[in-house]
Amino acid sequence: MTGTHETDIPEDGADFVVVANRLPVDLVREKDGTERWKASPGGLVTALESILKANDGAWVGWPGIADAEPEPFDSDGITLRSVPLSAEDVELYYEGFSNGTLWPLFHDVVVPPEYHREWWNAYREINQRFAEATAAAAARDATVWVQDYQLLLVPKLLREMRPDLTIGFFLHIPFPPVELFIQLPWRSEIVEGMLGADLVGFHLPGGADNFRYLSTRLRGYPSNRIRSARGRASEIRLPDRKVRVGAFPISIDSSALDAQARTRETLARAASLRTELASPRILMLGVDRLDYTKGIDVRLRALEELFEEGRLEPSEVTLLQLATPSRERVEQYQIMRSRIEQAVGRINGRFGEIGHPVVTYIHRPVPKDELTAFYVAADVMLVTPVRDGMNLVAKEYVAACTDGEGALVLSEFAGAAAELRQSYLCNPHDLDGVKDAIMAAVEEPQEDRRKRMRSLRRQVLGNDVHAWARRFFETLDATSEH
Ligand code: GDG
Repeated sequence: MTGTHETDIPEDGADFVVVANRLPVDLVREKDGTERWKASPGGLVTALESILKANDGAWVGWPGIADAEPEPFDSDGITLRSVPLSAEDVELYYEGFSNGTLWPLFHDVVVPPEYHREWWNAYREINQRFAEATAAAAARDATVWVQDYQLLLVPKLLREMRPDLTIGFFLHIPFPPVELFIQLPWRSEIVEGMLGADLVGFHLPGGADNFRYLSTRLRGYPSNRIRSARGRASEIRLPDRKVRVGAFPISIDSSALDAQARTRETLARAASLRTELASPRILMLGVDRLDYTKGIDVRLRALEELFEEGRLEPSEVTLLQLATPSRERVEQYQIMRSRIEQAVGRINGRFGEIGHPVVTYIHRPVPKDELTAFYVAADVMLVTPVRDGMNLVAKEYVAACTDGEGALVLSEFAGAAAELRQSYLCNPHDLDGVKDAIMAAVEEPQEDRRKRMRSLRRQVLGNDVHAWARRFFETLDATSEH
């Protein structure tokens, strides 16, 4: 293993470094071979960009296309440092181990995870590469924040190279129960990798508990609950140091979205959108990466049955489903996509009219202000994942409902359900329950619906992404002092 010695600490390193699989911008290669940067959507970028801009930080990540090696550059006061990946690296480390093994395993094996030694070897090697790039970017005693499931080994690798650093790790997806996790042939290495951090954060206390239990069960490390100013936390005792574990439910830049939703342009676009959709009485909305965890199929099936049973009148309802392309080379995603597209075609064939399809399906990203107009226009938001770490879309919808109108149907299996208790909660495995939740969202008296939305808005506007980051950093600070 390559070690970095004290002498390798860079003179011009950053005091705060974020490490994530992707940079907050995408490198795009044009047909003529020229390259340009483009802002990239996605949960993590949405969550972190505002925080980084406020601090002079560096971001280490992959630029999004294979075999590109752009020089470090400055974007809005953030130094971006690329970790290059070859086409084979992308296939084995990203599409393979990250999205073919860890993603399904951590989402309760919704589809069967695949275990390949070749994928694992690439994952280990590329985590090493990320750790080296981070070590070269961080000033002495800097704080490093490692993000997500693609980089589970980085905390340990980085600590070995740079013991001076304070290292935080945050997992954006669920952390599974021990009975599932131990399927992983490389389970001990992964747990040790994460324990390289000073603080390991999850969205929910359940994930933190799973991890703590696993550390004891697999590695024999004792742990205990500790008193913390802000709710539950615990500590895992390694032979030479302690690791803090806790829940930090992520959020969004709520007031910025609230403000954007109130602008004249957004309101006008929301109104014109309804007209373009043939002015339905009820506009339903789904916004997801096209992923098998998101339960797009669940809501389509629920709608189809509601039409079939005559509980909803197709001429009065439109579902606008935005399904952003994602991981298109991974086989399970191709299977999912064709299933969903078949269902959309079938439902429109059965219940649509000329000039009025019941489902309008968009399979490409839309600009952020257009998405905000979608939220503003929608009467009912359908968020029905079978498993989801948090789900920012649910919170974005609430922040955009500035007039207090609107109804959120939300799966109990999204992390957001722990906070958004006043939404129309449903179990996505219980189709009748999903249908009832949709009907309640449509039929409940307006005053009750408004009351629910008021409570949801208090939650989302009072707990934004800035508060999330502050809580994480305060805990990390306290941990490293400790
Ligand atoms: C992971 C976890 C966790 C989507 N389409 C467009 C677009 N988006 C934006 C949404 C939202 C984000 O992407 C999606 O965030 P989610 O949280 O819903 O889901 P994941 O991508 O799966 O994120 C998740 C999250 O990490 C954060 O920790 O909540 O559980 O799976 O912000 O608005 N944005 C634009 N155009 C689109 O077409 N501009």
